[in-house]
Amino acid sequence: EEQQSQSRFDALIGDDSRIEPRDWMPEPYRKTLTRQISQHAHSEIIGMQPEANWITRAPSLKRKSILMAKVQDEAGHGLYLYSAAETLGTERDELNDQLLTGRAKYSSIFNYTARNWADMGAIGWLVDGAAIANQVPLCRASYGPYGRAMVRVCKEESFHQRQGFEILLSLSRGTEKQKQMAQDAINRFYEPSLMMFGPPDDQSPNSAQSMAWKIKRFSNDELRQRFVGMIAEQVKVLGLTLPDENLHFDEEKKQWIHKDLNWDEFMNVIKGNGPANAQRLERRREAHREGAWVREAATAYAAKQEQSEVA
Ligand code: FAQ
Repeated sequence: EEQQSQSRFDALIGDDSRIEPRDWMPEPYRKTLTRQISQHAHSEIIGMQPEANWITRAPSLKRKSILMAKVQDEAGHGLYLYSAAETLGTERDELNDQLLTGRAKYSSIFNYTARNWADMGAIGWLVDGAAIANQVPLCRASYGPYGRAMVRVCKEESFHQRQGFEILLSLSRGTEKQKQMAQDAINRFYEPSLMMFGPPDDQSPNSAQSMAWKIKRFSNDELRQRFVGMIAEQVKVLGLTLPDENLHFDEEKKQWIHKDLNWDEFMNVIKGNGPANAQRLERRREAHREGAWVREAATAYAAKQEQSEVA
């Protein structure tokens, strides 16, 4: 019977059909999806912090309301990603515990600090830009609930990227000092945003299997290439530069040649030793403690409802 289930699964993947929660799936498929989707959810939730920090200091009412909406969108993305992960059989409490105890990863990028308003522009343009480049192909991921969640997430991310670009554009057309702030923010976020795509293909242990299962549709390096090509053009519109003097498209190799990224720094950040890892996790634990009363009230309410149904 197991063999029959396996061949049905293989046929669905082969046909580019979707695997749904009730379908049989190999345990390693379930495990890697739970890993990727929950890490993605954690990234959205931790990713709220660098920007939330600037809501009170946004330079105008309009900027403030836009930034608030963006941060709320991220909370929403985290919630539907946790729901998608739960359909694979791991409870939300367990996933959350993995994050709070430092056992789960989340995107390296959110361990860098947002120092000033221009960083809100660079995060929107580069970080959300990289997120879109990575997530558009995930809309076709073989696991139904993940692919469907990505469709809505991507729509919202493109609005986020536009707002970031527009912040940088305003700064680049402002005073000399504002222009410098925008350039400095790009200089600091360029390499970390390229690292969001994960390690180079020959050092990416999960890629081959995830591509065979059609969870990932492109490799880490392929998506990094696509992204760098996109921003190389967009930065010209900003009248600013990328901190990568020899960045160019090699016509023969048909690829962008960008600077070597510091993979030691990347490994160090994902091990928990980046500039803001400790601060991010501490803040998340604190928010979880402060939210205890909400969870207790919801549980008490659910118990009451159940009792009144019995009566
Ligand atoms: N950071 O074998 P691979 C956002 C880990 S966007 C930390 O290549 P895989 C929106 C990887 O987990 C950010 N860890 O792994 C937003 C694995 O470790 P493990 C979130 C990383 O899974 C914007 C190990 O290295 N987006 O939140 C990173 O095939 C603004 C080996 O790597 C997603 O999560 C990294 N950058 O490929 C929110 C997208 N890269 O698990 C707020 C979905 C790799 O074996 C503000 N995820 N690792 O212990 C993916 O597409 C994939 O998981 C990759 C990694 C491409 C990230």
